[in-house]
Amino acid sequence: MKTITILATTTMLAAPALADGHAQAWDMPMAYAASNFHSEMGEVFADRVREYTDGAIDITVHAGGSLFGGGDIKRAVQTGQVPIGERLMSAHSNESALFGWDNVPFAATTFEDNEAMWQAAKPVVSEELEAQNLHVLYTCPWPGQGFYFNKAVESSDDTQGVKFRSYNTATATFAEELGMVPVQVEAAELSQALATGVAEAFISSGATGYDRKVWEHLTHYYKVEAWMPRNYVLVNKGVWDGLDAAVQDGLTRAAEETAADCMARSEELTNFYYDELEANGMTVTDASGTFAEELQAIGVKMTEQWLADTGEQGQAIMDAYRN
Ligand code: PCA
Repeated sequence: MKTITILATTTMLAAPALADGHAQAWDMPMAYAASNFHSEMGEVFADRVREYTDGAIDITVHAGGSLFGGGDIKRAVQTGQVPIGERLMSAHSNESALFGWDNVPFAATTFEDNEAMWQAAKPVVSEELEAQNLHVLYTCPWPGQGFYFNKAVESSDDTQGVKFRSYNTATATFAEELGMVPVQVEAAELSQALATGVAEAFISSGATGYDRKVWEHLTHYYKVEAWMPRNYVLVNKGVWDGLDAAVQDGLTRAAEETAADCMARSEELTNFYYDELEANGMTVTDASGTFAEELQAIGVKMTEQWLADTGEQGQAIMDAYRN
């Protein structure tokens, strides 16, 4: 029996990775609601993995941050507490600004552009992750990001001092630029944060507003299309390297197919979410006038900052994307 040393030092929640042909049971923590399309696609991925690895890998999905909270999933995979997990990539841009490639405001606001930008970012981001003992299996974009408020907003005059739920550094920066006060809250805790007044505004896709029924607390959604952040499914590199080539191929095939399906699903659901927000009483519009101009100006500033933070690597991603 071959054991992987990185796993031996930490709590074992999954069977060790073996190369002796026995089936492995993998627990897969995911950060977002079980009913969310990312989580549903996680189940599809698990089914495909069982099929394409001839049952060698048996994944159990734990959605909604139920096994590890969103903020702990990457570390859990890195340290081998679980072999596999899913998380929002840009939640880690505080470690490396490169992980915020998909938070550059207004750079890639269609699914096609977002995919082109991921292809440009993939080699350098994957290399960074490999150095952190992580192997990326697939990524999948959320629909475009817009702002939720409990009132109409026409300019930053209306946003001063507003308590804002952020989900990473870029969302906190955006909020501060608008005079708001950011507090980081996981999507799984968003309803509670709104109900208790910890937050009264946030930026996200229609998906998270719908998943968390935010119409119970908020009234307006502005379809800003600031960016389309990606979730990624990552596997512990020690575990990955210990797998037979045929099993790796099965996982890769399952990942490629799920990536394509997940992105298509995200696109297909975009307008469904807006319709549901409206059907539940929210006003859903584009940002306009002064507010829209201010958002664009903040976007320019944040883009410059991202390029400064990432240096040659960030510029290379941008150049590859733009060509
Ligand atoms: N929903 C997630 C991240 C991006 C999105 O659309 C959230 O709000 O946490």
